[in-house]
Amino acid sequence: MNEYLSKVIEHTQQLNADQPEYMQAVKEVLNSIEPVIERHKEYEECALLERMVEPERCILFRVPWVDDNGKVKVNRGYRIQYSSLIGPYKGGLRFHPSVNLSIMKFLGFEQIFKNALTGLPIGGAKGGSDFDPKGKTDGEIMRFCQSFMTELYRHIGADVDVPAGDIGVGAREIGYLFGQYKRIRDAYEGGVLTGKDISYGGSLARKEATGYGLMFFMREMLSAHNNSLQGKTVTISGSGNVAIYACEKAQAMGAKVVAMSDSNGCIYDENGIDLDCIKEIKEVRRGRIKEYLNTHPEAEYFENTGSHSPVWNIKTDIALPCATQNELNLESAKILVQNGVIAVGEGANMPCTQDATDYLLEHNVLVAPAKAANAGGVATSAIEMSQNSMRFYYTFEEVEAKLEKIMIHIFNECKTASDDFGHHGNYVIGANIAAFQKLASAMIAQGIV
Ligand code: NDP
Ligand code: 2IT
Repeated sequence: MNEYLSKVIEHTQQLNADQPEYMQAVKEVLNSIEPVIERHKEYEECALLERMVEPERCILFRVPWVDDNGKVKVNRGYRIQYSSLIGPYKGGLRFHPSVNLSIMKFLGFEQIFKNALTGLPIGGAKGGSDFDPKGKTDGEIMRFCQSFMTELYRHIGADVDVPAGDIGVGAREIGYLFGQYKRIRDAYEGGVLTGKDISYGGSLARKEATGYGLMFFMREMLSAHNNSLQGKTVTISGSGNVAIYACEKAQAMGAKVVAMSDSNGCIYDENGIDLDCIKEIKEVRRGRIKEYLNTHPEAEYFENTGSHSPVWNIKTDIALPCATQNELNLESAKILVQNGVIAVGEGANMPCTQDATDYLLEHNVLVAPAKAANAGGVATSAIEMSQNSMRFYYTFEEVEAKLEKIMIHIFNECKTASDDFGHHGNYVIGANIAAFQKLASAMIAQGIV
């Protein structure tokens, strides 16, 4: 391997030995950009890679709140302001008990590449808390969000850092966060958060954007290989924001979605998933996916057991991991390949382990990498920001048309980069190289900062 690259990987590993997800994300990118580094000896002189693997700022804070029984609780809050190279820090907030510095930094790192691919002026960030929203009342969620924002507000702003949702953070949480921000600032700064409800400055189609965007990318990728979604069987992990709207668009494109999951298990409905039922369970009642069987007794339920998610045991043409990182491992990849999978689309961030991705690519499975394939959410967040700046709204159709155009552009960028560097059909490498080239030239232009 290129000497400069291996030196940076080794040094970054020493510095972050306790951060496995972060190192996984860094190595995945650095290992795929070798041909670019070979062409640009000047990168080493300005320590370009060393700067790229160090976030501009990591903010860590205490979040005290009071539960419904009057008991005081304390959680940890994070905001990783990773890069402001091409725009204000931009990226979601995740509320999940697994949240830690490694996960926040990996998500922040991924976000700078993803945001660069959109072609829009947004930097990269991520934040969140180890707070577990499951089983909490609306009042508890509101008090937690208010406490979280009481610290976060001093670090964000429409031209500084613009958070949005991620796992455990949707329109309800964004509403409470926005209300508290507005109260502290005593000014209406609509563009400080995205994913807002339509009633006070949100964008139509933001809710649908990540899932729809994923399917636009899948359509482009399949079509480049003379294939399509029409008549294909699809399995989806997760049943949250990304999974639900990926399912909706996949169905609209003529595919049959037969499985979805949550952290407890997965349902299999060979007649095709009844998405209205999933929406009622997940978006309205905030229930468990198993409840699908109450109204669909013909469906089957498989509980999560070992280290491998049962949703990947189901025979499918197209698999869409839309839940969380490292949810599709080598064991899953082997079963999918054995069952004849033709494409995997990453709706979640880093859902495939490195050995799973390698195995899929070696077996000629098309892989739509997260950085590119799930960028529709943040791209539509940027469209929400521009509507807020203009004090104007686009229609649903206008936003969706812009999203579709952006996803086609992203696919073409990935394809061009993979072709240019001799990796025809490998969009994982294509996405990394296309994003890296854009970031690297902006870094050179802005000097040593
Ligand atoms: P939601 O909170 O709406 O849904 C998350 C889904 O994933 C739920 O079904 C949840 O199940 C499941 N899940 C979460 N953690 C785990 C876990 N450790 N093991 C198994 N299942 C799990 O989140 P989103 O749909 O917004 O996010 C899903 C993924 O997509 C994440 O990786 C996120 O980073 C990524 N993403 C999100 C974007 C967005 O705009 N929202 C944009 C781009 C990427 P349960 O309810 O049981 O916890
Ligand atoms: O991972 C992601 O891209 C998101 N959670 C969306 C971020 C955003 O700012 O809309």
